[in-house]
Amino acid sequence: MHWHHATGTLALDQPRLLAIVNVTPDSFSDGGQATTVERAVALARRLVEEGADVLDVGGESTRPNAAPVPLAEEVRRVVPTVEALRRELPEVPISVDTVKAGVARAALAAGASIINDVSAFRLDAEMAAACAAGGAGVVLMHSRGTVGDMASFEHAVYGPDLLADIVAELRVATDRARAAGLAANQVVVDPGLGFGKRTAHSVAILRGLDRLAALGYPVLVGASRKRFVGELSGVGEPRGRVAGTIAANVLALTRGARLFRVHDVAANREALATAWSILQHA
Ligand code: HH2
Repeated sequence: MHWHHATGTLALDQPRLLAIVNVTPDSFSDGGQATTVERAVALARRLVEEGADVLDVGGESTRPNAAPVPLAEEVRRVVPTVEALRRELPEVPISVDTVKAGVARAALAAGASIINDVSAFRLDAEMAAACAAGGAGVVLMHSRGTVGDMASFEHAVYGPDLLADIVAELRVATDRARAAGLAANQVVVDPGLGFGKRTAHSVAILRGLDRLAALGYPVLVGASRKRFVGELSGVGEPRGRVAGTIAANVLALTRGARLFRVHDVAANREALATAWSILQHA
């Protein structure tokens, strides 16, 4: 399987890591870490040395009650970082985590390869066309509601078969992507761990992830440092949730996930490479 994006192709013949570069002042576990272009580039350089395959740049936090970010401000945060990363690390594809078509267009024009839309094209009617026009790879993440409440439990109400609901809602998104002209090999799906999901929901998703993989698109998971990992591992401090994150990611790998959005690249790389080698010998 290959993921085609605006600047090339990523082979999914092994687990791949999207490293998180949040250029936000307020993200839940790493806000304020990379608020200047220089700091974002330094962080990205380290993450690439640790084994990142893609850099995922985000300019708007989805933390519940985070301040909404106007388009111009999000462009101001994201675009100079994309330009600098493209210049300094030209081999590494850049993903931009945004729900806004205006940000996606500006980022793709600045050299981004992938648009990671945590609303799976629900919140901006122009997003699918913007991604198609830019030849982007896309991540379609399951969520409900707005940026301000999608990471809360506001919409955490599902029928008796949670995976069936998520797969059905993601199929709407993949159909929208294909109708806009994106090819199947440009699309990746993500169940949206923690987004309108209580811990029991995230657990059920991880256990049944093969049903999402059965949609036929590569699967990405974002477990990194999340609250459900803290609840399952008993670790309150987000930065301390590395081992729990790895447990969730390795489990997801065995159920078909091939892409992993993480803060802690070196540790996840090591664990996923080991697990992958063992799975290859099965
Ligand atoms: N999770 C977050 C943000 N973007 N994108 C995808 N595809 N999948 C995810 O699970 C996902 C995501 C939330 O994490 P983080 O970026 O660390 O925090 P914040 O939203 O506060 O910036």
